[in-house]
Amino acid sequence: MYAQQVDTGLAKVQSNAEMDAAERAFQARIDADVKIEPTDWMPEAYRRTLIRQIQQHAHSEIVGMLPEGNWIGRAPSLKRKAILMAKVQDEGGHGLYLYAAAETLGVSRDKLVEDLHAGKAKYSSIFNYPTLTWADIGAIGWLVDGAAIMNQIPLCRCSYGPYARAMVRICKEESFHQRQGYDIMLSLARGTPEQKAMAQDALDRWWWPSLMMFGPPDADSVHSAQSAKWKIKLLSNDELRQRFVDQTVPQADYLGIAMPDADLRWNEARGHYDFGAIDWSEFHNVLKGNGPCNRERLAARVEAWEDGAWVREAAVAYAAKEVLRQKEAA
Ligand code: FAQ
Repeated sequence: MYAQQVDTGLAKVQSNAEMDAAERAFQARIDADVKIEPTDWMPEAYRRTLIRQIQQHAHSEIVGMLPEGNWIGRAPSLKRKAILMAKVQDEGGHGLYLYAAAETLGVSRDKLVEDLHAGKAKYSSIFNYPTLTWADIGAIGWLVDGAAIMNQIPLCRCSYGPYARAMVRICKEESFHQRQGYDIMLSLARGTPEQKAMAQDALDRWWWPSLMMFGPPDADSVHSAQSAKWKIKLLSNDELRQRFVDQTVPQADYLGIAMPDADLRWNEARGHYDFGAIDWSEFHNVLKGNGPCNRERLAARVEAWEDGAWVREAAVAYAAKEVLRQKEAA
């Protein structure tokens, strides 16, 4: 089974009758849209669910720097290089805010990183695909950041205060990222036939994995019902996926490139686009560690952590020296 990290026993929602008095009071605060803060009492399963989701989110931001970082040295102009460097740096910043939000729940950042490196904690499936051409950098900004924003805007209103507040700035930055990606796609789509073909090829390869970012269909989503009750999730995986399709299809039309889906068509009665079946076996395979780049991504993170040991040691030594200096001056 692909959901294995946390056994909260919450595949079914806890009914109000099953709650004790403290849990009922907690649920009443959630129902009244009161934000939960780190020092407030919370059910242990709520805490563990948040640690699971926020850490996966943080790891995604940090691992997500790798496919794009791969193109910093090969960006087609100084301007594109400067923009890409700033974007990748932003993603590192998002990781920092999210690790800090997770720490407010009583878990250390070292433990979270350790779990990632041991393969115990997940990160988004999307970052296990390779960036083969410059157009992939456009496709990531347009589609991956686009999907991330769609998922994250509702998180700005989620019940846990530190997570909701971290998401506000992250969403603002992601929206800039999405535009820079679309701008790359627009330049390529309006360029030479070879450049347009490159944009089409990137869309062909990134479209379906982007749809998978929203997670399994609602019927198979083990955590959704309880997370919705706790207002950690305000919209379901399928609702967000549909919104993303509806938003993105006209953008592809404007670029003059075709979605790689023969079943995609506007459904007047539903007021939404119908789209083809997602290959969930590919998603599960990537989650099991068998995507095109899983091993490479994790190895790169572990190597960066080991190579950075001297920086962490130097920072700790410097901080200790500062404390000593201040004591001597006092
Ligand atoms: N990849 O019951 P559900 C970004 C797992 S940030 C891997 O539906 P849930 C920025 C899920 O964890 C992208 N695993 O789970 C950027 C669970 O496994 P577990 C990341 C996935 O939590 C852009 C199991 O399947 N965004 O891109 C995925 O209620 C460009 C069952 O699923 C976030 O993390 C997946 N796609 O809903 C950076 C947003 N989908 O833990 C650089 C916050 C599902 O039991 C460059 N997270 N799973 O072992 C969420 O909103 C939720 O966690 C969902 C999943 C919606 C992702």
